[in-house]
Amino acid sequence: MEKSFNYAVVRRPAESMINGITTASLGKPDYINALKQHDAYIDALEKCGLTVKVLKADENFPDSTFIEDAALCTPACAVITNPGAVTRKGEIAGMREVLSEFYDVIEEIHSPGTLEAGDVMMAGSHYYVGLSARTNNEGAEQLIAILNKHGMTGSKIPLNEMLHLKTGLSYIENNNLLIYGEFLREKEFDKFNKIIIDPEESYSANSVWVNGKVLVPAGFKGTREKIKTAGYEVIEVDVSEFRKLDGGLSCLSLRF
Ligand code: CIR
Repeated sequence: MEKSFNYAVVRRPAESMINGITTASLGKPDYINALKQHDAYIDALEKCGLTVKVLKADENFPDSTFIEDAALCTPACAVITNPGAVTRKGEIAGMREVLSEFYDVIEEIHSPGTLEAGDVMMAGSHYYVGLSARTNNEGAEQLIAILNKHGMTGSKIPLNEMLHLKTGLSYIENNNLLIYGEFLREKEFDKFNKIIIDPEESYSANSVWVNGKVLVPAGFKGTREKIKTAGYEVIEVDVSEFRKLDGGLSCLSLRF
């Protein structure tokens, strides 16, 4: 059964984003253009029927616009994470207050566990948790215990090449999974209808299902057509300034 989302939370990009963590060699982001792209991203979420709460930029944290990493929002509870990147740890301050507007139950990941929710992919009531340079085994175990407590399940997926689990995977409901690279070798995903993303379009493996529509980064025609062929309405969103910081579409919002 298709889930539906009602809300999104986003955080405006900070001017300090030019100092964000990156492995890409695409140059520094243009802040003014990033703000315009962020406006259009919010519009796209609204077109999918979401009410969007927009948090103020936080100049102390260059990567804080990638709010997805700071919390996991499930139907039963929200979970405040403990980011593995040292410069991102403080991004969780204030998240409890923000999420308590929407949730009665708010859990937390504690040190020595680390977890960034870009490493967490929801497929129904099961959550895949990537073990990455940012999410360690202890963090993943804590999350799975929290999920179990609230009637959900989780399993761990080791990552060797990608930043986050959802860098190369997106579940777009109806058993359809966008998949790329190292994850093609992972047996756990054989049960899905795999929509394989071409290597030259790998960035678009991070696309986002929202209420029957799929947000896809602009400029990836092959992926766009594959998702349309699978029966979805596609909304293209230009996030090129965020790509310069290794950020994808999903990283820019919490959706629940
Ligand atoms: C970082 O390296 O942490 C940021 N520059 C990008 C985070 C992207 N987040 C995500 O994939 N969930």
